[in-house]
Amino acid sequence: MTNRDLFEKAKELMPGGVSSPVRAFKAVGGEPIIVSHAQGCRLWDVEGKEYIDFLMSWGPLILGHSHPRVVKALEEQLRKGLSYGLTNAHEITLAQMIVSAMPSVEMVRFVSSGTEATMSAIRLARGYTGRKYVVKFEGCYHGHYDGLLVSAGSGVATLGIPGTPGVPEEIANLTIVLPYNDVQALEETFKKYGESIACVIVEPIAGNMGTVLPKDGFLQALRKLTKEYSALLIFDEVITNFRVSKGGAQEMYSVDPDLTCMGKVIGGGMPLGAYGGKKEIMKKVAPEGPIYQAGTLSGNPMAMISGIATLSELFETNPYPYLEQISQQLCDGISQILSDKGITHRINRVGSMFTVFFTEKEVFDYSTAKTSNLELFGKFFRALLKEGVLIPPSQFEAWFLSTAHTKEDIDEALNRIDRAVRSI
Ligand code: KE4
Repeated sequence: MTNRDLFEKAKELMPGGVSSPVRAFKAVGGEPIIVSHAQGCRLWDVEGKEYIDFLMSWGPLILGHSHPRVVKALEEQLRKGLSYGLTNAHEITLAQMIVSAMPSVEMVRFVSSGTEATMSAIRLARGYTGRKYVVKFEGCYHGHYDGLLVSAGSGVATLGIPGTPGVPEEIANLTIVLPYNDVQALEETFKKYGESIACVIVEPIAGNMGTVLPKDGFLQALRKLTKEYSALLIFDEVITNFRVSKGGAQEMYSVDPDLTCMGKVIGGGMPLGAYGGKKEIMKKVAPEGPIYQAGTLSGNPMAMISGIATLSELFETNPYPYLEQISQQLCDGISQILSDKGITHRINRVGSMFTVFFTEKEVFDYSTAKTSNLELFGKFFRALLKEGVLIPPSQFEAWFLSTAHTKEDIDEALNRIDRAVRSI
């Protein structure tokens, strides 16, 4: 069976032939690949073609595919039960590990996806403050919760409009969408709506418009204004938790949010999300408090044990200096290859997450990210895929490295990228 045959079959059974839209390669063109298996930093499609993987399942696999320690932990748990629907000791262990790594997180609730984490954190913020407005930033993605699938209204500090059919405008109107890194817009919004703002939710290092870093003072301004108006600050660290450092972006920038949303790395590849924060706020969550949230598979032992094995490996080996090294090696190599061909580009990177933009502009928000030459990105993506290098099938995503990528893998990837760029 070829990729194409299987994809045709998939399209008969699942919308767009995928379980998540970006996997259909619509943004980059060409035929999506169907994965047969993966190991370490490599992945094979059903036709037996091998790729060096820089997608890494959109971030969870900081140890690479099927790390022996994670596999062993899951194999042992398999025979003890997959799900109990009651509390198990692994939840306590993983909660303790998360709390020990992120001082602003004193208590945590497990869910099964990043979307559930952000959706629940926003409900908690609204219930805790008794307020209704949510502030988010253009280009940030926090999952497919109605209240967050909202586009910027006309002009700054105006109420949002539905970002997709199916979201009523009454719901979209409860969200205000601002330009990322724009402190002035933030101040204007708080002046206008301050007393009715329940929370501000932000990717402290953005990954969903491509990698975009907070400008000096942006996160600090968020913290100051939310405190001033008694709104909650929610850091969506679904990508950055345990990715950019052990303590996440909040450790890197020394800004303590009121609530943190987590996912991806904490599950090590198993479905897992979490939200957490100060005890005084988290104690409002049912059944201790009145704000309801629940989940059949929340805290299931398989996801817990995968997260425990992953975080244990990270805590014991502290791979961040190594990840910094190989990410620098890869980005320097890519930049050299593109410059040698006279291709204008920008690379934004924090640790082992980065994005190659095809623009000469500094990329510091969604509007500057959109100056990237999307047609060239599509050609770049398809040429890399052909040479056996898999990167995210969208300009507005982050590439990810893992401890499974050796320096030799990076050199091999650069050879393939060089051949690919020559062919464009
Ligand atoms: P999930 O519901 O997809 O587990 O998490 C939603 C989410 C929340 N917050 C951030 C910062 C995220 O990046 C995500 C999900 N990320 C996307 C791509 N970056 C997942 C890929 C997809 O949607 O298929």
